[in-house]
Amino acid sequence: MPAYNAAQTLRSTHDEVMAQNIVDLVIVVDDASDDETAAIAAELPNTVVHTHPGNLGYGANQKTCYKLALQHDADIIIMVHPDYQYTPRLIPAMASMISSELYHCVLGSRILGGYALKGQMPLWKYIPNRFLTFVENILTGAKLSEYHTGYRAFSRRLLEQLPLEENSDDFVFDNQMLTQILWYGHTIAEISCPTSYFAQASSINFWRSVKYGFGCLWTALVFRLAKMNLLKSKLFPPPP
Ligand SMILES: Nc1nc2c(ncn2[C@@H]2O[C@H](COP(=O)(O)OP(=O)(O)O)[C@@H](O)[C@H]2O)c(=O)[nH]1
Ligand SMILES: [Mg+2]
Repeated sequence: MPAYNAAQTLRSTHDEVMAQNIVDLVIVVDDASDDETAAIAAELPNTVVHTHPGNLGYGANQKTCYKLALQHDADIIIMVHPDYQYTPRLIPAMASMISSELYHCVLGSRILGGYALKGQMPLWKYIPNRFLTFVENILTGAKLSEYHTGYRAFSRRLLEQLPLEENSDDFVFDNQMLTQILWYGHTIAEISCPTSYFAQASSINFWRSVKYGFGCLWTALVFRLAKMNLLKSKLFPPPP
């Protein structure tokens, strides 16, 4: 759980995660929150807490999460936002899709099943989500329903393979990671996931979203140019 100002929702998310009886260890990385996130995390059972010395960003937060997960011998790693926006009840399903060895990555999609709109995702997020997904599918050649979910499962082997340290420390990290997975030739699986939008579940503001959107387009373009051998990028090194 990459956490930032998640004090009001961290415990509910954590309770529901543990109620699935399948998760061995929860890793909470607190990105120097202004609220009680770190203190609440420290009280949670089966949890490793790491606090960043300053606000390093959402991508930097995930880098720390995955490093810690590998250090703690995780075989299947599930990233979920601790803002209680995605139901942890899908963890067993997502984990079993990884353990089947059919997929190295599974996304909980808010678009499949129409949950984004049913869950009150604002139109100013929904329309760009659909547009970015459309353009990214063309540039990457994948057929995903969305690239922007905060609910993702990975295999250990995948996390060991990806050059995550080359990625941004900001929100576009999420997008760079998915395109890297495609770059290495993996198929990304998706399942439909209910989502709900309420005050604590959504803090990213309009201008940061705009920056993220352009970052996504740039990432997909670099992916395509690298595929065409027109550009070299540290994000997309030659597959071993
Ligand atoms: N680590 C870190 N996470 C952040 C920061 N700002 C926002 N987030 C997290 O980014 C995630 C996505 O933001 P959110 O506002 O929930 O977006 P939305 O749910 O897609 O509308 C949430 O889990 C936030 O806690 C930050 O500065 N650092
Ligand atoms: Mg959210």
